[in-house]
Amino acid sequence: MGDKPVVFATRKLPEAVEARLVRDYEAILNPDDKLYTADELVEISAGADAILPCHTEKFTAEVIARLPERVKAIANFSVGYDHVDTAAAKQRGIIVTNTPDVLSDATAEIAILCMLGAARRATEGVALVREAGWKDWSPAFMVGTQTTGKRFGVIGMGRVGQVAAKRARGFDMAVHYTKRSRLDAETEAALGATYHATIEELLPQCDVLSLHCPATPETTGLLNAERIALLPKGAIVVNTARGAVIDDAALIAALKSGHVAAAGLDVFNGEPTDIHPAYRKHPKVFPLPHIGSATLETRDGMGFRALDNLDAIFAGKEPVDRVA
Ligand code: 8YV
Repeated sequence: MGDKPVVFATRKLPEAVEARLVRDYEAILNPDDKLYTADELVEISAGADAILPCHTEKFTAEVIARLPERVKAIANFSVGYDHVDTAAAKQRGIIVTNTPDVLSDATAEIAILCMLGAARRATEGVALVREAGWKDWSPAFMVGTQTTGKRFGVIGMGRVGQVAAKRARGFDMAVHYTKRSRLDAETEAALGATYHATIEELLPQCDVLSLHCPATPETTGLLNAERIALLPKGAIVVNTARGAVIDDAALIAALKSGHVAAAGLDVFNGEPTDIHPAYRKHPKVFPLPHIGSATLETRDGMGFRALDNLDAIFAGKEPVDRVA
């Protein structure tokens, strides 16, 4: 018992995940699911050999520098790891892992929900019914954008992007994409996907643009005013990746001008409390509160994957999902 490694889970995790964690490790749990401050994170980590955090905990270079020597790993309960300064972790010899694959289906579902919610004006429709503003019907009432047979553009054709593209094919959409390294011919053919070497070449082909790239210094503000101008008029923008990828002022201006017909957004700069105020009430924005991976199956899958990584680390093996 006493010689089991100590793992600090920063948030309350699914029951089955905590059961396995408690079985195999000395666990520091957070039963009240409190959002810890940086100071609290550092303080609690004093007794830990590894930390199992969510994207809600920011491991900046400063926080990492304050972690005790004892901490050997940060095994994230997330695929994205922009909340961890991986260079600082590497320098300290702290192993960092993520949880890819297990959330691709759930997140792709939300991308399709965002696409349809935006294209078919779900925000306005829900408000009309909820607020008793629905008084009449006419052929012009609530006319939106049909996505069937249109072009589905993907920036960041990784795991989630590929599943989203596959789902879009279910709507007979033609898939267009750009990616740092082109997919192999077989995968491209299976997705019926057309490759574009640059974002600038891709954008004019996107009736729907779905963002699936990670947030990095290179992708911050990637969808800016110049690039939005390259989208066809009336395009739909979908973001289930990270808010940082979008220049908010540029997207809001494009929604105002009608150049972008609507946006389905599951992630935001400044989430959860400091998102751009224009998004909150915008009739053409279909907003969701970062729930891409929020299904029972996926939450368990993420937790087990994080634990698989910790098991490997403490067995002296290379964890499958090492990112630093
Ligand atoms: C998670 C996510 O809800 O995994 C990610 O990168 O953005 C979300 O699916 C969250 O990060 C959990 O920590």
